[in-house]
Amino acid sequence: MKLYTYDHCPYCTRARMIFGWHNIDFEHIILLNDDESTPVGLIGKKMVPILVKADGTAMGESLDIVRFVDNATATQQAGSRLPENVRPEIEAWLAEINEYQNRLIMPRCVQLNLAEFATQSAIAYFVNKKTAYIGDFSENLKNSAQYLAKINADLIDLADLIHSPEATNGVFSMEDILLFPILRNLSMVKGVDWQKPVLTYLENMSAQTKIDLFSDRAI
Ligand SMILES: N[C@@H](CCC(=O)N[C@@H](CS)C(=O)NCC(=O)O)C(=O)O
Repeated sequence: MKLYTYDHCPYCTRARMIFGWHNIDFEHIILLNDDESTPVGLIGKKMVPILVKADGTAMGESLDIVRFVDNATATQQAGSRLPENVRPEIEAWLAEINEYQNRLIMPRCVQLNLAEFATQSAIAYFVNKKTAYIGDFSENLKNSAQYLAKINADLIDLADLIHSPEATNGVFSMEDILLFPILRNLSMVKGVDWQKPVLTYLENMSAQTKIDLFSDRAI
């Protein structure tokens, strides 16, 4: 199977997690951010992640991909199906973070030499498109302290919701699929005050799903 992604895309990280968790080999293709024709040709719109299955058919939508790959594996390994339950507290935490996290992430991800930003035109495409969404990138970078204060306070709340370093609610589940990609992206940000339980969880989940963090390149 082939998975088309951008490295910074949290929805793509969801899809990568299920492959890594189940130890399934896949061909990982990171598209340039301004490549419109490949995704449009596969699923009719410019969006990733995209899974191209063994039969050659293409599928979009991260959670559909997660469930498809999980089910394909679960038929071979009884009882391995991903629990779907997500605590309302986790949903509420993610909704809160969603209000501002892109203001920290978007202006940084273009500076990390990620494969989707390997050309100037790919960077320009992203900056142009996302400036319409979060406002001026350098203005957001200048205001980092304000968003860092928010994330640092929110991480204190999250620490109480992490029940195990192995998985937020003790068993690998949809909660991890939703939470880890957001925390992974926050590892791009210098000055995050990671609470111990959150950091241990983040590093553990990175190892379990075989997805690297950005901590060594944080800005
Ligand atoms: N509902 C979709 C959302 C995927 C999504 O928003 N992907 C973004 C990247 S993070 C995308 O491809 N956006 C098009 C663009 O940025 O041009 C899913 O869960 O897969």
